[in-house]
Amino acid sequence: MKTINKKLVASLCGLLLAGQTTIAMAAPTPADAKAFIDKAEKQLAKLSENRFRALWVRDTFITKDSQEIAASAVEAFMAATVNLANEANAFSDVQLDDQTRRKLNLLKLSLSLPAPSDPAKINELSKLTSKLPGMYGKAKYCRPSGECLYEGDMSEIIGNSRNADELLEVWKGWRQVSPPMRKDYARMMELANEGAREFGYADLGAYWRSKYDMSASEFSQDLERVFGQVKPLYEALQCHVRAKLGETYGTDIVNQKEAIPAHLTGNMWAQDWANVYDLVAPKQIKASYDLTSIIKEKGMTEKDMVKSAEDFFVSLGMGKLPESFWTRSQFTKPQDRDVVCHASAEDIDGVEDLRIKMCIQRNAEDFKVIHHELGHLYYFRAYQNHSHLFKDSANGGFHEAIGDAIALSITPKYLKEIGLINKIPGAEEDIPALLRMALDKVAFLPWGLLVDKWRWQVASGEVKPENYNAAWWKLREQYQGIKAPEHRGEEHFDAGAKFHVPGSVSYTRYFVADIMQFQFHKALCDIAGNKDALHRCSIYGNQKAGTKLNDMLKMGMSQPWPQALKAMNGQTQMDATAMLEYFAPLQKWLDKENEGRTCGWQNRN
Ligand code: X8Z
Ligand code: ZN
Repeated sequence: MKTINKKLVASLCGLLLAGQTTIAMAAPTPADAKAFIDKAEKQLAKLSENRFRALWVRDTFITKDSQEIAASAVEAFMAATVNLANEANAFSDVQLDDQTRRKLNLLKLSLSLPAPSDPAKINELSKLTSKLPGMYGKAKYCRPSGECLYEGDMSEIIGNSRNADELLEVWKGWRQVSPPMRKDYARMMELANEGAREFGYADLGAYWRSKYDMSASEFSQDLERVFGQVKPLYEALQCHVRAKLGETYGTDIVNQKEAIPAHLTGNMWAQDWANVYDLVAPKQIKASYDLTSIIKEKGMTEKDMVKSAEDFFVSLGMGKLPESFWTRSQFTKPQDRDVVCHASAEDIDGVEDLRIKMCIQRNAEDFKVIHHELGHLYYFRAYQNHSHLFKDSANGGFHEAIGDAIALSITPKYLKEIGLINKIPGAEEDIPALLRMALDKVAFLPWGLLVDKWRWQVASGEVKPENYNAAWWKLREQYQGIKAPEHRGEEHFDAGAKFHVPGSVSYTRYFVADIMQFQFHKALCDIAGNKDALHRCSIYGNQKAGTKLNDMLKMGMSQPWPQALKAMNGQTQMDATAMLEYFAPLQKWLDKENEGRTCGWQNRN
């Protein structure tokens, strides 16, 4: 006999019992556990669909009403998940098959923000999770001239302007979005921390790190190990870019011993530096094509860009997207209302209602983002036959890596095959192409780590609200060698000016994806019989590679992620060797360029 909570018994057995006293009754059996999880999954699938529909309306039509409706739908889903996760504790000591045990664990880990069980707090947390992204989505900055700019307009200026004063104006202007979020953000983190502790985790950070089929501390160590593999490559790139930016803007602005000022890197968050390619490119070699110009010259519309990405997946044998995708997605920014422009992919009903939400700009960057988003859609579709809790990627990084791995196959050979260029450039253009790619993928690495490092510090209490900004810039300097262009005191909340922070989207997934997409690319290229250098390989049209990929996607979250990786390439670890192989010729070139330069940076903090 075992004593269990009376409220739980009522819900397990469908009986109506009042009160909270404990009674004695028979211990639950494995069959009870299966019945419980089956019922829970059905309930959550329904609530999840409601939530996704409400969030879709909020994101594509931000009003007070849509925010409130979304908050209610999130609240219902959160409340049910928290209750079910607590009820699942009744099966802690029951001998269960692996799949049922895994589902019970995943039930607990399935929230992005775990709520405390107090209904008033669930209500408060769900309101905050709807309000903050709404504030982000609506944000605009009005210049002294009266002209008002949204995130997309400002990103264009940061990407294309070479006027340091204008860059600083816009960089600071965008960051007006976040100080009003600070108090709400602190409260949101406080509530989610309480929820994580109720679930038995040390804090929200430990909860997030526990989603990777190993302990939170093992995962932290794994991240450090992999970051150690790529650090020399990053530092070489940072050194070269700093030297070149110094030539453009002067070494007064770009001090050659310090971190690079964030507003000069061509990206609002200095998270990738592809937009300053022209400033850092080798002078001797002229690239024979530029994808942004081709998109414009060929008159490719936003939809044409999406079609082209779909064609890639179709060439792998993965089928066309459903008709409803084309009518229900948001491809461009509507002129008449506020929307969230940050790109996303949605699996509304867990079956075939697949959509993307973007404000596509006709350039090479968004061409890649479209492939990224379609990667999510093909993942959703591949695992649609699983039950609710297994309808996810092997780990968060897998979801983010698939479309990117496909986009690594957008090589000159591929562009010629689909008629976008006439001639495949010779080997002399490898370095320019690799440099362009490194400004995207290598520059991203420390940023991909530090966003969550900051949140983990906030969650553990190491960083208090009154030190948010100081801690943020300390990490940015330490990991990225990027610094604020001027002193940023605690009247600012610069972490909040990045979508995923008010949006509560964990970020380590993108670091994992940045590394693993090269593992996937290499594995698929091997299957496709590629004999070329890794950076020249395209798997376009190779159904054997497509089948292998889809077989892994089909596993969803039903197995620990090392098993999914093993199914593709026999490995069971995150590993940067493939990424280093891809960039090996560039590493050599950078080392030569950096001869005579003093690399590294002095941290001011
Ligand atoms: O947020 C995204 C995707 C949507 S899942 C566009 N990414 C991160 C970002 O924009 O910060 C992709 C790369 C990193
Ligand atoms: Zn994504």
